[in-house]
Amino acid sequence: MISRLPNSLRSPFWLIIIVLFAASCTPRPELSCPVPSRQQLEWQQLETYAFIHFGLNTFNDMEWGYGDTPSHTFNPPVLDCEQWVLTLKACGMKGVILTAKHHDGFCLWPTETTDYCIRNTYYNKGGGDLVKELSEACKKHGLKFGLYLSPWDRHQADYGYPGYVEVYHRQIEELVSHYGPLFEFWFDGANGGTGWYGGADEARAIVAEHYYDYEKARDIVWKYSPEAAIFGGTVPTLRWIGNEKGVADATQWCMYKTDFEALNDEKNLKRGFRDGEAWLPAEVDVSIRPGWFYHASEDDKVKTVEQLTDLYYNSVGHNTNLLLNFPVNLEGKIPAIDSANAVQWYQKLQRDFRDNLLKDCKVTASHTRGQRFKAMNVLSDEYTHYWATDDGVQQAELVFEFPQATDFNRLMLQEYIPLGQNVESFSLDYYAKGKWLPIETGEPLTTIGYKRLVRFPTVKAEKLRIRFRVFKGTLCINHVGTYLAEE
Ligand code: FUL
Repeated sequence: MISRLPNSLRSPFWLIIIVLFAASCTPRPELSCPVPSRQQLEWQQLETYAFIHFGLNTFNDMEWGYGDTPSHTFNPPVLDCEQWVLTLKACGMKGVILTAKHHDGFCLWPTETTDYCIRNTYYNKGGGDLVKELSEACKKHGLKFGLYLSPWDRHQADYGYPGYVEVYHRQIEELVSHYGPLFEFWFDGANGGTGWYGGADEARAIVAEHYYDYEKARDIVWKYSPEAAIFGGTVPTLRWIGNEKGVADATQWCMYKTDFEALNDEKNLKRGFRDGEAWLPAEVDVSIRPGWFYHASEDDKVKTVEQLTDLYYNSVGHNTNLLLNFPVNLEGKIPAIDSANAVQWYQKLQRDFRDNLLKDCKVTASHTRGQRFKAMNVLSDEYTHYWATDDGVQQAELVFEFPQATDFNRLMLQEYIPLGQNVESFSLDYYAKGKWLPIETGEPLTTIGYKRLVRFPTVKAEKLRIRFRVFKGTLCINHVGTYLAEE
């Protein structure tokens, strides 16, 4: 090529410019469809956020109120939304989703759609509005705000008939038009049939897929909060993980099917589909206590730092978001033990992931798609910098050489998901005392996705090798880290 250049461009200066230009022109890999929307990518980058379950159930000591408890039973003496928000911030939560209405039908805002709401309580002499108070506390302290509005309503006389669906849609409109912007809206899927239903006191069956007109509900949400992620219903932008225990499979695809049956299939929800037609990443919802609502009998059953740490590795570490529930107590506060455990848990994670021990390593790759996609990019903090191979490459590896033998017991890997999720299998080896040895992990090294965290007993290594054994499309890795966590 150089021999074909005119003499005027053969000076070293121009040659360097030409080489740099050629490198920057290397095209990025093709998209492997499906890929996340910008909104889905930003949602995945949140990683951890909180649920608050609070309402008449709290005062009834129930999980699923029947819908007939008098509204004045709701009477928290020292309710303080700022205490909730400051606690949640201190445990690293990026946002909070409030149960504006649970299945019992009691509304935490002064809705015009029913008298069964906070207006008819002693709280703030009937002038309270918890949705407003929490949304304002979130704005003040920089947390994102989301809402849960149960479609199933055990109070409403019209439940099961067309009239209720109008009420439900009006409730959504009141919420999104007054308290946004929202980062997520939750259409809960539960329906146990029985309820008070205006005194009818009977069981009512509906076909959820058609009854609630979820397309219309979603459109109302997006009219006011176009950025809101949607949980549940027929048109979600994310998927339930299929259990409430806080467990996502290690093999975890962001892709999924969109039919209503698949969206309720607990077995497949847990891991997704390699060839799913839509980008529907999973959310792991789990409570810090056994129940979603506060029960004094569970004061000694709050998850410990160790249990919360397991939850983190099994959710965020398995390519899903963690939605951790905090029940608010009868006083109107997050109990001290819950907040102490959650804050200590977060501080431990902060310590464990503070130093990426690869930062001074020499990095070599078996394949590289030119300078723009060089192997060193995996150590960059810039999200859009990534290492990629040429198209058609079927296996590739990265080797990190430490300046001196180094102890570590955690690995973090991230695929550059704006171009899709591709990796199906990888392996880890470390080099010590003249030979390569496999790193023994307790779980299969399969998918990566937005984030994969791997735990293993501490190794002392001179080098680390990651072999990407099976992947679809082109390999694009934007972050690798190793850490030495407290055992
Ligand atoms: C479930 C509900 O039935 C629980 O009460 C809780 O709100 C949980 C987050 O979703 O479907």
